[in-house]
Amino acid sequence: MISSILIANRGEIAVRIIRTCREMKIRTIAIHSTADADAMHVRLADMALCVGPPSPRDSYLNIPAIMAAAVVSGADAIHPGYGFLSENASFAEAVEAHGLAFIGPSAAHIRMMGDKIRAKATMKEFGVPVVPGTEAAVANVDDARVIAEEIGYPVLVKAAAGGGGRGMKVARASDELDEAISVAQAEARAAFGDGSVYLEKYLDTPRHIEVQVLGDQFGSVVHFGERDCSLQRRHQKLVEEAGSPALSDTERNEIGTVVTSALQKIGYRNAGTIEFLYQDSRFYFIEMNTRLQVEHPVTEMVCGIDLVREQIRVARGEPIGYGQEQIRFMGHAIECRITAEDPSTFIPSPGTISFFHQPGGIGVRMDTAVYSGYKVPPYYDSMIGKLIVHASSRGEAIDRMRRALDECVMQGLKTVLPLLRAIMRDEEFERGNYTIHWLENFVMRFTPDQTEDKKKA
Ligand code: MV4
Repeated sequence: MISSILIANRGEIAVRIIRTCREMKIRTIAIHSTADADAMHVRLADMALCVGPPSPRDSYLNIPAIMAAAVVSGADAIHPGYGFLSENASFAEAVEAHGLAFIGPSAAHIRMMGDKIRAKATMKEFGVPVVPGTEAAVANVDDARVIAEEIGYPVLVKAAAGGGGRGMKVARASDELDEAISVAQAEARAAFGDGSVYLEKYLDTPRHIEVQVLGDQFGSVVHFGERDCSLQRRHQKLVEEAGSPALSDTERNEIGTVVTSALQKIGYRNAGTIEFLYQDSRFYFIEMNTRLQVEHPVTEMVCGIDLVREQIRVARGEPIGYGQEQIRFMGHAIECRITAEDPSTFIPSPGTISFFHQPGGIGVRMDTAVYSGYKVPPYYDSMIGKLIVHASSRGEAIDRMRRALDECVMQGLKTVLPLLRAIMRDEEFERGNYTIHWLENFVMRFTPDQTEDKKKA
């Protein structure tokens, strides 16, 4: 039985998890660093324990301190949220070794998906389409050259231990391959302590579409449709939508069926996300995330489910309890990530929020842990809130997001709100015809002042 949960995280996601626990009558234990003594998650939890100094390494990543907090507080389970220890297989093992439940998949599945080569090979074996490329790590440059000729240039060299775009190098022609491989290997070795790399055909104008899944310990797996996360800059997502403006209902159901069938075969438990590149009406698996994601609320809004509740239910051994045919996708949802950053340079802007007014009204949800007078610490991620809207169509969701963004007041520090307002008024965005490169170009054309004029007009 799970009647108390320690939340090994901070910020909006810690608050998000506490909210569901309250509704489920589960006792909550917050952990925090000395920099977060005044944080919202500390105030909302039933109990809070300080686990270390501001540096994440010494607090939110400090496994011995977190395990000690779990034991003293009498927690039955740990929810890792996203980031920090959420995809750390050794942490999942430590939690279970202490007799607590880890609210996530098995350590073995975290490890499997953490190795991008193994993840890809496994997905391919179980019928999921993958990007053409090497099946194993590149052993030597001569073998790599043969495979690169087969798949055709340009090719992309990726780190096996990578993810999030680190350790990737494009080779546009054969004379660039040696260099791309050695640079990617060196970067991977420095960043992950593992220099293994593999090759893939480089897709030049893909969308980033990901499918949300949930598995239970009885071998049932369902999907909750997809999210389009193409609107990103330097691998930081800014806007996400459910569903993707690019997909038909048939494509949604087809990719969902392929994904659930594969995860059923590997016995996947808990929530997960299968990431694809989508180009010329084809899906190509790239990675799987074995955690709850930042953008999960858009899926919750269109499906009318609470993913954290589902995670907790399956972690305590309950069956999913409904079939795929009972999951319906209603309307459209959009999420905007609000970061404390300069809207043109993206330079972090921590400091005190002198005034905050939260938008509201029909179809508007704001997941945040900030309040008027709150001091955004400089030690952590700059995301200070997520504004999510839900409406019956994409057009109405955009109208609603424009309205909600205009209502949102965040004073005392720089935020990306002006940029988000400009995106929601852009005609190309409105047409839904964008790739992973679109935002980079939009940001180059963007000047904050023009936007505010357009808004008034
Ligand atoms: C690719 C790709 C093009 N072709 N793979 C970037 C992060 C990692 N998750 C995979 N990434 C990419 N893999 C092939 N074969 C382009 C990217 C990519 C990207 C993917 C998703 C979202 C944003 C991106 C931004 C730049 C590059």
